[in-house]
Amino acid sequence: MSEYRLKNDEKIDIEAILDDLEHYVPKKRPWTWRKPAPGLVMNGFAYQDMSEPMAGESVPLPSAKYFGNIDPQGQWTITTEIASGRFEDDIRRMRMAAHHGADHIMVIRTAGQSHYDGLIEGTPQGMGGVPITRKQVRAQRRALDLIEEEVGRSINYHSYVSGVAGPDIAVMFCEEGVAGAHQDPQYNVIYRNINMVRSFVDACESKRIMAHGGILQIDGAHNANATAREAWKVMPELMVQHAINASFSVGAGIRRENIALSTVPPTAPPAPCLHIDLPYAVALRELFSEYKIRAQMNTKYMESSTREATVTHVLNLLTSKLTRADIQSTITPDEGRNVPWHMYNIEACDTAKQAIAGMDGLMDMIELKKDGYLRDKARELKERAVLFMEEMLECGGYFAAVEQGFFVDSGFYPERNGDGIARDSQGGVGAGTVIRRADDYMAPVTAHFGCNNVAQYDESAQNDPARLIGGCTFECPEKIIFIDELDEQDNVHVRLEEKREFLTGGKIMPEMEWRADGIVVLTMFLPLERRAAEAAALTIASKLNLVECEVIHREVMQKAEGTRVEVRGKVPFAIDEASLVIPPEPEVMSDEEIRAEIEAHPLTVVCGTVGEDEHSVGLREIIDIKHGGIEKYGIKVHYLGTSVPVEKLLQAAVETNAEVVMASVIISHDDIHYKNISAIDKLAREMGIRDKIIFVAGGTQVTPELAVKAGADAGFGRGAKGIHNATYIVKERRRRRGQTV
Ligand code: Z97
Repeated sequence: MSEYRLKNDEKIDIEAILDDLEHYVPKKRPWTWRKPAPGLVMNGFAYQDMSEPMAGESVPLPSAKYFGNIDPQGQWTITTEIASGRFEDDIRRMRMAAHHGADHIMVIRTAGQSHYDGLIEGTPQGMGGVPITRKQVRAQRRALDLIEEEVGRSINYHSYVSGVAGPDIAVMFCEEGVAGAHQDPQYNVIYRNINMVRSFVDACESKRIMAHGGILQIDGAHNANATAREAWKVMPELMVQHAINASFSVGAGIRRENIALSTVPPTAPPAPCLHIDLPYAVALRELFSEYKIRAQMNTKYMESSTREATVTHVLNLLTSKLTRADIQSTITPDEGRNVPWHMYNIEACDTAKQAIAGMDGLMDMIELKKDGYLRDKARELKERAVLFMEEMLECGGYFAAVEQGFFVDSGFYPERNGDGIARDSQGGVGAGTVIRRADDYMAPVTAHFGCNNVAQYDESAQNDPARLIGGCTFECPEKIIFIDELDEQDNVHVRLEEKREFLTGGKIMPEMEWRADGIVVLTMFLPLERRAAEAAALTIASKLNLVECEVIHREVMQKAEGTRVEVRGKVPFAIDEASLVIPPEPEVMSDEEIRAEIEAHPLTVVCGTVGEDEHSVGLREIIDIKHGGIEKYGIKVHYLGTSVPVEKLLQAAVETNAEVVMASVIISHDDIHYKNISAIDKLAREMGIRDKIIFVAGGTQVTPELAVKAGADAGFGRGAKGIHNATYIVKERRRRRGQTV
């Protein structure tokens, strides 16, 4: 077994993950929660509701650089859902997501797997998810074992125990260290038309096995939100669905703390969503206080605007914060847009991370009202749910209710519109396949539901049937039969071979979903009405030589004035990594060397923000001693302030005998920043002082090469610090003195 370890600056090696996979034994993996860290202090901020920070590597939020690069993590488990269809690329995305704070990695299954009556094997490519096979699960768990070490936090790996092979999959998940799974027989019945008797019998077995493995269960009630004509009308029914699956699961042996209700705030803006969602969230949490809450975001009303999806996500997170969540999903915006790309997984993790940190301590400052609309509405929803349940009992129970179309009806119960999803108890996939266990039935396994007539074979094995065979695969993983590939064409090894030059050959292509898929997105504004704008965007994309172009988002800015369009296309070529011209990192001298140089050759600088530009922060950070600016090296700085005319800047240079002129140019409209640089250069020439001064220009939108082209001696862009300026100035003075630099 190879001792492969991840290195932060090296890509994960999928072939090393696959190497000798047959003998890889994942650690037993029951579900784990984050550890709360009340009163956590990071960078001087006191947090109230955070968890222990990640012990290893992570990627903080972009603005964290102003706050000591801290990466505070909320207490809720953060889910990312991955649906690329190639498990080898999913693994790379898992690593990125884990670095951004995801610790619940859900792998979506390939379309149609619910109807496979058994396990499938190998690593075929999937559609909308990966085919869940032992090899893929083991490879992903192995990768996550390594990623866990890298980020210093335990990661829950998750997929689905549903469909007609539910129990088989549950066994395999238990063997392979899967920590979380969806399991809800109602989902099979309503959305996959699997026979209801079969689904509930299978669910007993699946749940018992999941209980043995400490696998956390998520139910499927939220699917009614996504399916219903108006998602908020099914609120009473959702509570009924949660109740059925939760109590059924407890009966099958799952501990309450391992049962999570999957809930979605049912509305989205511009509906008054909190007014509708919050009473529902309160009612649900009150009714199911002993269970975990897995909060998803609303996808029913999601359009292709990432901005809109993000705001919905944040409002949904607010609902979680005002009530309770144990797991917070971050599927936005993949599921609504059906554009399941790396960057959206990562953005959504960051949206949750940012919102959770931002709302930290909220409930210490406010509380939900104990009476009035919120409580009345919550009570009303609970009453509707209880009435629904009572009517179900009256009509003959759950199966009868499903036959009569009680579920996903578009009426707000007790109103009923007669358009629910009705199923025949004798019909559906797998109908008639349930048979009574015979009197001599026996299964020598450790986790099993229902009668198991072991005693007639060996009385001493009654409480430990697996003893009959010296332990089953749960105790003896070496008994697991690992089936490798069954399809010579459709497997990971063939796919990796096709991409070989991108793995090792130094070839580069952009990607969104799979390695070297070539996909890029262009965002553009076109001064056209929507349909013309779409056509124009596609023409532009193909004139840019992109292929397979498609419009993935359009948003009218104003009917006549124009439309924002996003186009995806493929870059039809690869580039050589070796041919890239990468500008060198800015040099930095040591503080001591710069200080010694300034002591030996005192230096005066004049500076200011030039033109009609009132921005002062950037320049002050470059010069001020308290920001670590150039004053700390003993450089004498004359700061002239903001909106300094070009003439005044150069006049001051003459008057103070300054060797260096530093111009801050922040505003970039109509390239005014470069125009001002040119104006300084031109005037300095006219004044006959250009050779005598070192002219440095900087600003957030300044590209160093373009600043030099515009007439500066050097340019500094976003992220430049005082030390970069000082290093350049010292070197340039030495060069001008004829010294070696
Ligand atoms: C979620 N965002 O997390 P199949 N069982 C249950 C389900 O809800 C689902 C499946 C099985 C969503 C993502 C939607 N849920 C997926 C209770 C799917 C999957 O492999 O598609 O047949 O079943 O819930």
